[in-house]
Amino acid sequence: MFNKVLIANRGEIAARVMRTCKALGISTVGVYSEADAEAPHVKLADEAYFIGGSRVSESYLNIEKILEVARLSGAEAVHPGYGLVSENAEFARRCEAEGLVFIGPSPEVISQMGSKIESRKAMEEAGVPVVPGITYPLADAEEAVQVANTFGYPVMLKASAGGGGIGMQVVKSDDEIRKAFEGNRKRATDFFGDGAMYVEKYVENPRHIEIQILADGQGNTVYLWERECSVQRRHQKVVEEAPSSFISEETRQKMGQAAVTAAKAIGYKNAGTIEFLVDEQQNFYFLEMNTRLQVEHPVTEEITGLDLVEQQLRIAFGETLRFNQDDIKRYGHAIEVRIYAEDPKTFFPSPGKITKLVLPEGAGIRHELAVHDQSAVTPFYDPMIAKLIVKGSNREEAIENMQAALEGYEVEGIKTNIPMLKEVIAHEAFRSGDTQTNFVEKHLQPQKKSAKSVK
Ligand code: MV4
Repeated sequence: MFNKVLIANRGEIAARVMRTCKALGISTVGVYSEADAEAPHVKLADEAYFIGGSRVSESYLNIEKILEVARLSGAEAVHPGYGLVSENAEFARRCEAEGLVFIGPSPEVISQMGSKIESRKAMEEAGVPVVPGITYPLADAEEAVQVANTFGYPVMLKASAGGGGIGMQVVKSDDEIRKAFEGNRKRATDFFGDGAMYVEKYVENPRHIEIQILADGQGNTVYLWERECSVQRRHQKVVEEAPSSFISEETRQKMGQAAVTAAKAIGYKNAGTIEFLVDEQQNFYFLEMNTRLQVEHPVTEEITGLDLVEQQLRIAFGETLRFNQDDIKRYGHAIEVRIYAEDPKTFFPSPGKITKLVLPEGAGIRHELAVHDQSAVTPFYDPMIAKLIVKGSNREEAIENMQAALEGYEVEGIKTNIPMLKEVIAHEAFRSGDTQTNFVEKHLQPQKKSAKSVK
């Protein structure tokens, strides 16, 4: 196994990766910005290096600086976590060029999956179901109109480089698509430096269900069941769970097999996630592939008993998977909620100093923390300060445990979304498994109601 690994990230995920490194006897190298000098991941690291200013462009996205720390520290591999440089093909390429192992797939696969058009094309060729639509960039609005008519409205106009809903719009007529085209193209160009646009059929009331896969360098690929992440607010996931209460055992197997087919077709290596849209009849369609460890990976760990970071490290080191598909079991039900430092009324980030932090304890409760008592939450980074993961022997029990855990969670000094999380978990629609992607808009009164439940 590696002797020393650099963790090119911050917050809860840097701490999470370091924990597994320690358990495996691997020394950890942390990096930190000005704002993070006192952050938990810095204290956890065996050695930590200052890499620049508080803005991510000056530190956590500064490839030269990160590579310099790798050289200085003698790290053999880099774990990129999620976000930041995790899906940056250029960073992966530079690691390779320096003789460092990038803990993830090849740079070619990262860049192929970073393009929605290219990934759709690869999946269609592999026989994985994709949403009906095109797999080439549109020249202009008139071509978009033409294509939309071959599929029939409503369609979704999407940016190939898109993420977080940017450059994406549902359109219902020729006129609407004409109006929408250039604006979305411009937003995509401004955000991603890539204005390639395409069109696909709009899937009504979809669920977002993703399959976790692991692939070693010897051609073995397995799926670790699904995660249901349908409860989102403005493309930010809020609640994630495994397994999904919506899909049948047959759909689960078909989706798992499709994910394995997808990974094999592109020569995928390491941990990855295939996102699917699932319609009301349980038809599923490839949406995109995430070539990194995801925020919500703990729910998969809780139901399978596997440590995904350990598997990533073993695969990156060149080990063969020690299990095959039939060995992968499923126990009980796990739910994760993301705790954000945000104002429950406005949903704006709520920076400040945490003056009190009391964490619920108990069987089946797991915390992943980016902060500690007396930590400062700065405006420079993602406002997610913690994840709370609970288990139960079934979904009902997991929900009960989550409700109790949220009741015992105390944060003072900053505002959090805990009142909103309580509302979701207590909601009849959530309890009955009616968790479509419009859950928050449909079932939660924005602002006022969340604010009231603070008291
Ligand atoms: C869709 C869709 C319906 N039909 N594509 C949102 C994020 C982006 N990655 C893809 N998204 C969607 N694509 C077609 N053809 C609906 C969404 C969507 C969504 C998907 C998953 C979870 C939450 C969502 C919220 C709004 C829209």
